[in-house]
Amino acid sequence: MLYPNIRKQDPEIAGHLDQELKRQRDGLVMIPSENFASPSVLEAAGTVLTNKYAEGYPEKRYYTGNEFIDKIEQLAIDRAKKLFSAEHANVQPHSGSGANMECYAAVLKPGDTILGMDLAHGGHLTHGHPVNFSGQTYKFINYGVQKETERIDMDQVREIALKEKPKVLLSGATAYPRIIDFDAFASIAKEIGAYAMADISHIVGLCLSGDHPNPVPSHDIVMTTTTKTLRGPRSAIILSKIEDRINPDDKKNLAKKIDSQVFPGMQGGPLEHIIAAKAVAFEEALKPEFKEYQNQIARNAKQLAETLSENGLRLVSGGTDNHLILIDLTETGIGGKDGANALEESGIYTNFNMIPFDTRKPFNPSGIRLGTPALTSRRMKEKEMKTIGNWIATVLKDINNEELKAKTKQEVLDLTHSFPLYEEL
Ligand code: DSN
Repeated sequence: MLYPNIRKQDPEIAGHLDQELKRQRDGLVMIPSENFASPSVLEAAGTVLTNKYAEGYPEKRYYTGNEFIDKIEQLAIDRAKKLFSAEHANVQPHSGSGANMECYAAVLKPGDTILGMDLAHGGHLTHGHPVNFSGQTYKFINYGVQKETERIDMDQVREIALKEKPKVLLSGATAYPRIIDFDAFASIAKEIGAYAMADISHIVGLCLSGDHPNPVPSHDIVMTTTTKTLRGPRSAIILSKIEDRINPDDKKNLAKKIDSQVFPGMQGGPLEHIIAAKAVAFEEALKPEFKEYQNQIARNAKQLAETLSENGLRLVSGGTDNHLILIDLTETGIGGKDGANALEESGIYTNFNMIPFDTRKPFNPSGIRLGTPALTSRRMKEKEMKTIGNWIATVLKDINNEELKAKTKQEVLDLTHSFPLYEEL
């Protein structure tokens, strides 16, 4: 029986947990930043390690009793370094936003200039949006995509970089369906004497499998969440070079600067149960099956994009090179929120999203963002993507048709029964 103790002590929470598991099992999770962590990752996250304070780093703690905690955190570090062929790994960041804050603080002072991708064109809140700490602390300059191609133009990035001379050149996105030219970013950073930093939270798995270029060899700092294509717990890590290429004479090297911004700069006690879950996820990602899984994510996204296009839906940039797709609903006359809600009523989970040069507001923008990592974890392949793409297009063209949504929901349910989720729970 699942959660026997919670069930006895707190039936209200147990009931909600049961319903959430059923929701995940019975629907199609297509939010591209969501995935299903393995049962082993879930187990590690629910261990007695949650009880332990371990401020500091392995062998350099401010508390006693860290004999086993140190072994676990060191394993997480070693596995992360091996997985990414990274010189240095900090596995303590609690989240992606916090990790970005820690990276910036390691190499910038408040008011310093940083060049990153505009959220409205697919970037992230922590890449300089004015309502976020990033935009309020640093002088962010943005690049975006070209109107014609809806792709990043590296000549334009270089032009802005040469003019603004940022101290950090930041790449990475949350709603960009195309390849990011990390080598070009690294070479521009070199040219202007800036740190090259990449946020690969979305595409991390694809970078590991070779489905997307990997910035680790060419960049000073690479951060990633561990949740998304990596299929680990809700958390993040920072990978970096050891030497500080830009300020080689500083007392602290780059690795030390990052470590001291994570702790004691921004965080106190690390979440060692989550660090154990990250270690388990890294070990899973080191297996050959992980590469095949990522290859299938990319193949599934291509097939899904093709099916949506064949059904007359316009995709931002015309398709995808990675795990996600951005549908532009402008021609259908509905908003992204209206579309995403109709899909939810049909058992299909996506999120509404701004598209580049959007004329609508963020709360009901023109786009729907969807992707294939979670469905691929359920072992769905191109055949299922065709079926699902047809369902999505049909619902989006007739969002008020209650009968259609109910019928689709039943079809979704039937399909999910052939791809069981968490049978072992
Ligand atoms: N919220 C995440 C996403 O959905 O892309 C990024 O932080």
